[in-house]
Amino acid sequence: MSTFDALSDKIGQRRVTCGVVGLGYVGLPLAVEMGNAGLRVIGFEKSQRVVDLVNGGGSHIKDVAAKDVAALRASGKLEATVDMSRLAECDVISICVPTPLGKTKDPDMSFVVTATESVADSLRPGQLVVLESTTYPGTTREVLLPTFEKRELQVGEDFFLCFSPERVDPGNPRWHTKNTPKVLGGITERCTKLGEQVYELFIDEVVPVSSPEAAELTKLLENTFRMINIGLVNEMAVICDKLGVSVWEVIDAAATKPFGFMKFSPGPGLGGHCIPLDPHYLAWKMRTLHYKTRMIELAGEINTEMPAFWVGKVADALNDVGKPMRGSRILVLGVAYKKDIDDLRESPALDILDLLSKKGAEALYHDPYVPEIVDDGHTPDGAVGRSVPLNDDTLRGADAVMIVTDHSAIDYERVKRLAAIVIDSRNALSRAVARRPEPAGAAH
Ligand code: SAJ
Repeated sequence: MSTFDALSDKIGQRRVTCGVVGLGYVGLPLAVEMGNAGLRVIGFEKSQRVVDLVNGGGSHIKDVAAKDVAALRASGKLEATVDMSRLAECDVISICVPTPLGKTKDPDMSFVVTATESVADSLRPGQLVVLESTTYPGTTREVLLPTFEKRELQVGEDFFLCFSPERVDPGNPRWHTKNTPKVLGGITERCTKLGEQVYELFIDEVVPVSSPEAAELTKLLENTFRMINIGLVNEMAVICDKLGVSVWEVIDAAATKPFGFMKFSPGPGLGGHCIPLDPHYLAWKMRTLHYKTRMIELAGEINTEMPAFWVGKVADALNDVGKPMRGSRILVLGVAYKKDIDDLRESPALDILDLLSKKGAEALYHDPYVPEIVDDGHTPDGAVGRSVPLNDDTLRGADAVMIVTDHSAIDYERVKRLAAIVIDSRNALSRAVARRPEPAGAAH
């Protein structure tokens, strides 16, 4: 019996042991779905704290209930370890480690390379490896494959290798790991077949594509599409502001078109762990092929300029009442990168707080999800600080209030009532008081 047939049989009998490298917002939900499908799962983590938490039946990921982890621990389906040598026990290995950008917006592949080397150290015939981390097209074939082939094993015969992009949207109430269609492409057809066969055990719909590059590019298209369209509506916000028209009214009106239009909302800039980063993986790869991805670069410029645009609106509003920015107290409402979460990664609010401070304003913030902004080595100096309580005094005491992240928990009618000036980058006021929207950034 061939290695392919043996592994396929093992998958069919659900006797495979799955390894998940990286138990973050992608890996832990994946491990839980594998366990819920009756597969034995070993989670590999470099953090002993996370290993201990999971082995104690707990979860550090909001979308994963501790009770689900505890149940899998009780049934013996799930365990976590820092011992990477135990990868040898696994028939299927999913790599779910971060792919951040370096300071110069170049891909930081260090986590993927480290994980790949650990997998290679234990690579044996009969293993299927699936990279899930968002990365530039070619990573699976150019980085993982050569590392594995050094073990004198033949891909598609002895071991199998695929790419399957993660599509986890933290906090999404409807789309989860199990019910979100999963694209998957293997180095060879047999790789794809095995990847499809095992992922179908715990994912409702698997979408096979012809190569890892097609799968890598699928993910980048998804998020580049989003980033560029956000850049478009952000430029529309600047255009409407110069024309004295409400961009919110225009977008809402355009959104009545039942076909051929997709609504995006302008904002203070682009935050998060995916959208601001993923397109730069594609741009970087194409630069190595001497091609400039102009749409990505341009949208990136527009999105990056939005913090300065909105700070300029504050300066204009203060100027209208004869107040300089310097010495004015500005209260920023909401600093997380999007509403109703506590994640600060790449949040434009950090740039806004820093810009306000650099202009000499006393920049304060209130965010019910973010009690403190600490200096993590990437934090702009002016953003470091603690969330101030949102009470009548803080609202009345501010020379201007900026709505940067429109958390649902904030009473925007109260903000409108008590604040002298409100610069609303999210149109939260209009939605709160159901008034006709005014020009973007208009002082209220
Ligand atoms: N944003 C806007 N206007 C919009 C939409 C978003 O300014 O119309 C801003 C947000 O405020 C945030 C940033 O863009 O700062 C990213 O927002 P996001 O809604 O895209 O949220 P993310 O970063 O959590 O993106 C994730 C992505 N999921 C994966 O990569 C697996 C993305 O592909 C999803 O489309 C997105 O969630 C989603 O749909 O919620």
